[in-house]
Amino acid sequence: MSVLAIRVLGDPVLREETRPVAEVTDDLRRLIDDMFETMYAANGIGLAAPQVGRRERVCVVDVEGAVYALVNPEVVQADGPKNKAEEGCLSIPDIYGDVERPSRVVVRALDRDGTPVEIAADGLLGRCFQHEIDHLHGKLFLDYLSYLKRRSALAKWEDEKDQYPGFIRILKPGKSESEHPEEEL
Ligand code: K2U
Ligand code: ZN
Repeated sequence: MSVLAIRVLGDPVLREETRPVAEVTDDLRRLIDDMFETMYAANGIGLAAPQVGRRERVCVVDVEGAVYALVNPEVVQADGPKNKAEEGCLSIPDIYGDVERPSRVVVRALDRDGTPVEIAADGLLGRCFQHEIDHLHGKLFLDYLSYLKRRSALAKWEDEKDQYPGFIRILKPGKSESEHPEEEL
């Protein structure tokens, strides 16, 4: 398994539509395993294929031990009161914003064996499903912000993006970045 480089805002792949997976193969399972390792290395709770530069319609999630690999996921039901909560994105480091989403979703997908699954989720898991499935259609949490908040977030990103030449974020394998605090000066 490998820790892959994460693509950050500005890389066109984050704005492109993914391709439905025709067959769940060993190669796809290897990508899924690499995506889990990359997500953990980045201290994330979700990751979608475009975030590692791939166009397959697949994402992975681990929210408080609820672990899912979702192939060709779609939201088939979204209901409950809308909830607003702060979101971040591994592809837009250090930028956060409040996003309103339906509080409960039902997601239909294939699992890593190609078996159809249907999952009902609310809370952080439901939000994570929606965030990741948005990624598979080129949508980012910034798109839900008001004009002024999006403009402020993008202005902050302008100051930070030079840290990611080629729109690439390299992670240290094995441990999440939070275990590699900035070197003491
Ligand atoms: O897709 C990604 O960029 C990973 C996202 C997933 C996510 C965003 C907002 C709300 C839920 C999930 C995050 O950056 S993972 C980091 C994180 C960790 C704990 C709670 C929220 C976000
Ligand atoms: Zn994201």
